[in-house]
Amino acid sequence: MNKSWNVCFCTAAFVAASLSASSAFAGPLVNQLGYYPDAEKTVVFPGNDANGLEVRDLKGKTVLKLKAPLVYDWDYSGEEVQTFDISAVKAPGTYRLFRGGEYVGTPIVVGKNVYGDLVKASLKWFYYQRSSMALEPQYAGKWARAAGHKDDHVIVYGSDKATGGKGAGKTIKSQRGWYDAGDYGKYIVNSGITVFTLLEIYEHFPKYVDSLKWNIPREFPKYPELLEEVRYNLDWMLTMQDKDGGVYHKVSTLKFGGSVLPENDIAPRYAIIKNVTASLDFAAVMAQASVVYRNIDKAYADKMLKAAESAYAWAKKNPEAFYKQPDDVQTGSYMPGDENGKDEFRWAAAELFRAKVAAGAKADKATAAYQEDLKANAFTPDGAWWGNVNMLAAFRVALDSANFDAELVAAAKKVVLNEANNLRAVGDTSAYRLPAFPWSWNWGSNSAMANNGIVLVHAYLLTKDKSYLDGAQQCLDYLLGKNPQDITYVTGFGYRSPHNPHHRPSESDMVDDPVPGMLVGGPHLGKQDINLDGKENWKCPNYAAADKPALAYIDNRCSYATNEVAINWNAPLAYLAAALEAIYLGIPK
Ligand code: 9MR
Repeated sequence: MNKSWNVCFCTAAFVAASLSASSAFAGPLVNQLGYYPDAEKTVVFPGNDANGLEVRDLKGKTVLKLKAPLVYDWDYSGEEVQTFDISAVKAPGTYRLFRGGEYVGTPIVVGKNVYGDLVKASLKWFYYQRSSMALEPQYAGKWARAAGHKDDHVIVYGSDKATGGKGAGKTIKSQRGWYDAGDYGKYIVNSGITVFTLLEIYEHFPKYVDSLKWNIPREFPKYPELLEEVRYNLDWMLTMQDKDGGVYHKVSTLKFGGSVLPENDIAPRYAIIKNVTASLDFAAVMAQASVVYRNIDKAYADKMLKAAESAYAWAKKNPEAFYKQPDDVQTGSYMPGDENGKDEFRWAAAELFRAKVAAGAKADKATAAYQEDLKANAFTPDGAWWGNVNMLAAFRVALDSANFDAELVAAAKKVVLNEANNLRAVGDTSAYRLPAFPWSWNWGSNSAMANNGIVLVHAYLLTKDKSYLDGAQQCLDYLLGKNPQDITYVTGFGYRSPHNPHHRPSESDMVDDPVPGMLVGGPHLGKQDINLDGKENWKCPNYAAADKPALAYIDNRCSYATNEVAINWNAPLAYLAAALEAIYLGIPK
């Protein structure tokens, strides 16, 4: 591993004291929702000050006194900061921080259930993203809206005159499913990792999830709520499979529509081009879902397993059929990553092998073939995102090891634990106590932090080593306020949060508050939404000057590169928060 980014430049705080006797303290950056009693609790102060820290309870009693720590530079924000570890404060309550006898802002909460509401809201958000149905006030409150995108006449791309074909256009029904993000497209590749992550919450913490209710309409009352919500998207995904097994990439208009409510977005929608990565991501989650739903709905599970197998077979026959965005299509591309399908094959093979065994298959030729395919491609340690699903295959084999070859299991565990150890090393030594790498700062950086947290939770589930949980906590702390913007990146949560996300319903519903529970994409230096060359009509002010990745963020609806929301970003937030809740509450599987 290249450690160069991890170098810190430390100066003893007494140097600062001799330079300045300033009493103006920059306020602390903290997890604004709070910390579990036994969690690691770190707070960050930008600046360099000789004063120590006093933690006082609400009666004014000092419960902890710490000396000023060393000053660290954080390359990602270009700041000097001091980080205090206040983990010794364990009694539930609200605390205030003082330096040099002065109160320095942002109260700290210690207690149980600090993330319970966040878990529910981040999952409830998927209901707010539902296409093809109205959101009723009894569920949606002030964010109720009419149905949009019936999607009962979706044109197969290339079959109508507008997209180069001869005829009037073959149509399919492609109803239900979640809107992907701030736009109204529905994309299979991104649904893949999203559904996987949501189902993993259920697979790892079923009793905890069963204990939660977040008020959604019930079509399948015998399902737990989470599986009810996920089914809404699985049903849509099933519509995207053609008769030959191949799966379309997406349902969308040809160009992004304007900032209007769903019912006013009425341009024709297309099912766009079958391809290998969409088919394999589809195969993987259908297989996974067939395992998860088998005990409560065998018929649905069988249907999904069959769909998974035929999608996989199509991919084997068409391994070079990669998605290429046609010139007349401008909606999300979700093109495959560098590996050209190897990671998707690995993941789908792992899921299908497990699913076949769960459905009672003997180690017959077909079942063995999945494991052979899996062996043909070694696991690699890449962080999970829609463009690389290697880690999802490793998660599956490492945590559901029962029927896989011992060698494969050992290799999968090694990949997960090595990656978790890298994250721990960085998290423990970085100024902000954040396990982030340079490549974590891309479009959707907040989801990279959440997905890093998920690796650490998996390492904890494998080993029960608490230090991995501390690493996962660091990731959540960053998303919930321990960051240079001093905000939670989740709408409606914490002392300060985004108010102007790039999210068409929130932009156009005339309700002041954005839909709650949404994780925005977060800072990075891409600045794709800025009018850099002066030719584009899209101007996003005030953040062009930011030259450090952790600072390049703006809470403005114009910023689709830093302030959009997306299903594949909310799902890991929900996993991370749910994992810490369930584990700290001690709720058994
Ligand atoms: O999350 C995607 C990110 O990795 C890409 O760099 C970016 C540009 O292609 O697209 C992001 O996904 C967007 C998708 O293409 C369309 N819906 C909104 C998604 C979030 O911004």
